[in-house]
Amino acid sequence: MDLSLSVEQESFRALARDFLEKEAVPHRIEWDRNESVDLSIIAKMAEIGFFGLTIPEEYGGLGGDYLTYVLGMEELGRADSALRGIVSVSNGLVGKSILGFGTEEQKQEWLPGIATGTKLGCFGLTEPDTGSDAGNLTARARRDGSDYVITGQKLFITNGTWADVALVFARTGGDGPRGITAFLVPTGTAGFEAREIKGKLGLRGQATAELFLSDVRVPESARLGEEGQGFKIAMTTLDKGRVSVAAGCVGIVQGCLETSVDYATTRTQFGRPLAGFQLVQDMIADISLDADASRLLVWRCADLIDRGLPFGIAASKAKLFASEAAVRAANNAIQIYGGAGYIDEYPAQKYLRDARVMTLYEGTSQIQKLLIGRAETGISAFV
Ligand code: COS
Repeated sequence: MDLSLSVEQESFRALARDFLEKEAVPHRIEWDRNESVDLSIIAKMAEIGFFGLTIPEEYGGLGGDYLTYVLGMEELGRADSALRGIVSVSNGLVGKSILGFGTEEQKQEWLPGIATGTKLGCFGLTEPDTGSDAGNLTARARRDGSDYVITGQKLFITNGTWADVALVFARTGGDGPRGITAFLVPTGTAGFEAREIKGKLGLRGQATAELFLSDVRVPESARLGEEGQGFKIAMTTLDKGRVSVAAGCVGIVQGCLETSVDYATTRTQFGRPLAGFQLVQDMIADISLDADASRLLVWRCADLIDRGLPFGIAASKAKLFASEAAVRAANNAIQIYGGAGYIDEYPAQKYLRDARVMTLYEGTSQIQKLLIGRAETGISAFV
């Protein structure tokens, strides 16, 4: 499936595919088993421009439109979702928050490093007791003269142990979403500690961490946006983050399609290729349909973003559909592979393990349904 792309978009996609086929695909099993990518891949990805997509050239990025960004995220998802996560969180969640809400000084301080991959960001919203109910988070930031002193704990934070800057959401006011403020906390600040979480089902190549903030002192200039604006910053950013996750899922589905077709047309049983059996074609047709439908939903979001139009509910639909499609497609791919699909020599099982979290993070499938339901009915089922 394809809609028309510009020459620049086509050439970035081809460049990304070629790069990842050489630099990521041959290593992904090893990275997955080691529970860490080789960190030299970050500088290599930066050279291609992954970290600078949609960050303006004046801040060291490539500029570029959102469709180019989702093409890049699709290629990363097809090659290794752990890489997609590293880029999406640093460039997408942190870089775009700074771009959208930062002062000129904050942009100058952080964006050139993020855009060129010399600095990584992490996004500290989720806590041990607040996942879906993000508006209830309990980390606190109290004023002390012209500083803020932050105390709290954050959980499941991608890039947590590698990041140079953590975008931390903490409560400066009363209960609920309106009491939350965002801070850009350099991870070397005294009282900031990150501990890596091991033993994940998927996304094993990326660092996922628990953050502990114990009286972390930052100046007022570290505050992103105004006091009480933090939840809005988080939600605005997550709307785009969901498009990024969905684009990565398109890549997973596409990868499942390619590997399934490859296997089904070369492996023979009962004297003919697997692809010659109607029940195998049934699964391949489902994966193919999932690839097209997911991609169309994602590209619609990119088009809305590029035209400056509201896209939040379109993002929820894309994220909901593409993440569930990725799980379905990977499951189908394993079924087509049979026993071989159960070992990591072939990509199908990694696709399934990586896909599984996509229906959970950046808003579960259930949260996306409630957002879509609220938009359709005007009635909130959250309260
Ligand atoms: N963009 C901009 N502002 C938004 C917004 C969005 N997408 N969503 C909500 N807001 C604003 C609202 O406009 C409202 O502002 P006012 O106080 O000025 O009216 C405020 O934020 C509170 O919004 P709302 O009442 O919708 O918040 P709720 O607590 O009812 O629910 C949900 C919000 C559940 C939808 C939200 O907490 C959510 O998305 N949870 C999932 C969190 C998540 O994705 N976690 C993963 C973290 S990253 S792995």
